[in-house]
Amino acid sequence: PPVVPADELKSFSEHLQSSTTILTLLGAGLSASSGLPTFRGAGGLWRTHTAQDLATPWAWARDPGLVWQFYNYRRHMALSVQPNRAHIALANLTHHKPGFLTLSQNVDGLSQRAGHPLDKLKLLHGSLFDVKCSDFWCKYKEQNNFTDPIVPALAIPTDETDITSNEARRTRELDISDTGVDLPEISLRDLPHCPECKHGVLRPGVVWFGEALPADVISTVDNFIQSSPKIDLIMVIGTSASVYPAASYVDTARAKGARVAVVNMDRNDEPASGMMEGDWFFAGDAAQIVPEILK
Ligand code: BJW
Repeated sequence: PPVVPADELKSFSEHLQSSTTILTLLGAGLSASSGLPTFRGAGGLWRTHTAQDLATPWAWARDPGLVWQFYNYRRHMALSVQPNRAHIALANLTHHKPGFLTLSQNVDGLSQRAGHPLDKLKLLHGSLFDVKCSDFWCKYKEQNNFTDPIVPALAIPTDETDITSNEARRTRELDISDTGVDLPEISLRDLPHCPECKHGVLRPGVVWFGEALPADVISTVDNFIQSSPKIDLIMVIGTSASVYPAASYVDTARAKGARVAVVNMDRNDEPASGMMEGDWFFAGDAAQIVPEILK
């Protein structure tokens, strides 16, 4: 059954119909019902580490093997799940609304796999499937590297179980996010190395805390905003809107006249500027609500 109250659905749909310039800010909650954990809140711990602890240049400097175990696992998980109805509804809307730009904080590749036009999808925090050389002087970067595991040493360990003597030997992947499972030791030599400079270790092409967002992405987004006389709507979907500068696009859009529509499981996760008159808060699972409101 639909979860959005009829009167709110009506007022939102009317506004969407008449909107020409629309921004969407996406976060991890969009992919939650596909089976990927979010960063903050339940499921946000990887072993004893918060994702925020591992998503830093300091963690990389201290233990690149551990950081790669985390990211190789995330790549494997992202490849093993499917885009949900919200990814698909957003991709479809983009085909109907030319003045629509999606700003995604997600690195999981699910919007791309749902058919979201790539020129309308700006990846603020990079992608799990980009890798780049960690050597400061080397500019090597590779996109859409779906090799899983990224190197043999990072293969997810399996538990080999003989089901019956007649059946083929089956292997079960161990869940290395569980502290009960031992993490294999990874030596620096076994991590992926740069094919160009030959000595740098490759790192995930994501944006860690303290790092600048990709300059080309930011300038495209800024140009889109500056060249739009007015922004009609910003949809803020499945994000705690607590990480900057991504979260600041809500205020930037408001300053250009946008009404704000939030889709979030948690009523308390309002944007920092709060809710204002004319905004919408659709509480619930993005995978259910987004297709309902974009119908
Ligand atoms: C559902 C749901 C369902 C659940 N349906 N909803 C201004 C003020 C204060 C600090 C700063 C500031 N400006 C910059 C900073 C510092 C810092 C920052 O923002 N810190 C804050 C924590 C305060 N920012 C940075 O460091 C950024 N860089 C920077 O500013 O550089 C400056 C610079 C300039 C020039 C040179 C050098 C430097 C970089 C930020 C990078 C963030 N990176 C990460 C990791 C990416 C890689 C990876 O995936 O591992 O990005 S952190 C993590 O958070 C990830 C996410 O994209 C990001 C946002 O998280 P998201 O998506 O919102 O997830 P959650 O878990 O927080 O929320 C999920 C939501 O979904 C919840 O609300 C749930 O309720 C909801 N939900 N299920 C609907 N089914």
